[in-house]
Amino acid sequence: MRLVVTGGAGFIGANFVHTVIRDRPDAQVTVLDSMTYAANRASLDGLPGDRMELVEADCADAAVTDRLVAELTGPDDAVVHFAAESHNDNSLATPWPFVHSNIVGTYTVLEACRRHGARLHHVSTDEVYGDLELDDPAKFTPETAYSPSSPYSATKAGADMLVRAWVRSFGVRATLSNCSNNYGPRQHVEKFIPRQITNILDGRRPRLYGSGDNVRDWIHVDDHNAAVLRVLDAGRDGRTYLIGADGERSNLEVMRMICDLMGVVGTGDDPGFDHVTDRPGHDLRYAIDARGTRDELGWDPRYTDFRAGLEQTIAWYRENRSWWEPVKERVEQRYAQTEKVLEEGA
Ligand code: NAD
Ligand code: TDX
Repeated sequence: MRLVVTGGAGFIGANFVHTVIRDRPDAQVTVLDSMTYAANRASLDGLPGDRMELVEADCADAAVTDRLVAELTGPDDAVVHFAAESHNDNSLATPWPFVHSNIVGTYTVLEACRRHGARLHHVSTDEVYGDLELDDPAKFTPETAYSPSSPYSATKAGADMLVRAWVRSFGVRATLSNCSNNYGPRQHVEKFIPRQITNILDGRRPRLYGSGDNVRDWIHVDDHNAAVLRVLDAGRDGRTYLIGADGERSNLEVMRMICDLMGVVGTGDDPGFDHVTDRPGHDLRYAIDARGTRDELGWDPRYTDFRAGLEQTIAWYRENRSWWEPVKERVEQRYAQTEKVLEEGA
């Protein structure tokens, strides 16, 4: 089994590569990653050099992508396409890299797969469906209409549409998956959970956007990747698989849990964290109905205890300071600038 894993030096992609190398002794992996600010070479540490190769290039570079996809000639070979600009806050400040990587990058991967008859699994997000009311009884299903809110989710939605069109118009052998919010080791410190954990480890105050009522549907990254592997093994071409673990929690609840697990105690009116100006256009709630995927593929999440998963994640950041410390200050400086602009506009 030969896999080209785009974005394999990012959070979910790198965890995927570790899982594949551990669980599939026959697998050879080529990581195609342009090593943006979100990538971390150390995320691939410890992987055997004779089974994992890192090619540092843009997946929108047609020559490189074409050359790597041409090598996928075996019946189980595939491209697993994780590469994307992934952070909503950045997409509000600078949308162009999102159009480039998420749309042009996906187009380039699709064209290479079309030329060489290669199989593709495209990794996407629940954010393409927009958001739900807090009391909406219906969760997202593969039939939910697309209604993205941010430049990030709009470009992911565009990429999904390209994949569907290439399946229908050109017969490209592709599957799609739309997953909810991931957490776990190796996630960039710009994201909600690692930002709060590393703020506390660094002696900074945690930052909650707005009231904290917004709800996210959390899934451990290893559960997401186990589902992606099941799609590679048994997924049907042209199908969309929703991946989620019934992990809905408000941001306030998650913040309180992190503070509790890390010994941050509020006093009087001070809860121990700061409420800051809300994200513009902030999606209220995401929730995935993954019953179709579970029934068809026989996949079930294993991290069913969120508090235990969070504890494991906190331990990872505590034990791997050298992984995140070099980028922490720059990320917080950027957030401080954004907060200032938002406060001035409020
Ligand atoms: P990430 O930002 O941590 O990693 C993305 C990786 O892609 C980085 O290593 C980056 O260098 C690389 N990359 C970006 N543009 C590239 C390009 N043009 N060519 C080659 N490499 C490029 O993101 P993540 O959280 O690991 O997300 C991975 C995928 O999963 C994305 O497609 C994202 O939309 C999707 N997803 C993420 C979540 C989540 O909660 N993080 C949930 C559902 C779906
Ligand atoms: O400091 C923060 N404080 C805060 O309250 C940050 C960084 C975020 N938040 C809130 C915003 C969101 O409601 O926490 C929630 C989660 O924020 P992010 O980690 O930025 O994730 P989100 O915007 O929900 O998108 C994530 O899940 C879906 C990933 O970044 C996407 O790539 C994925 O598609």
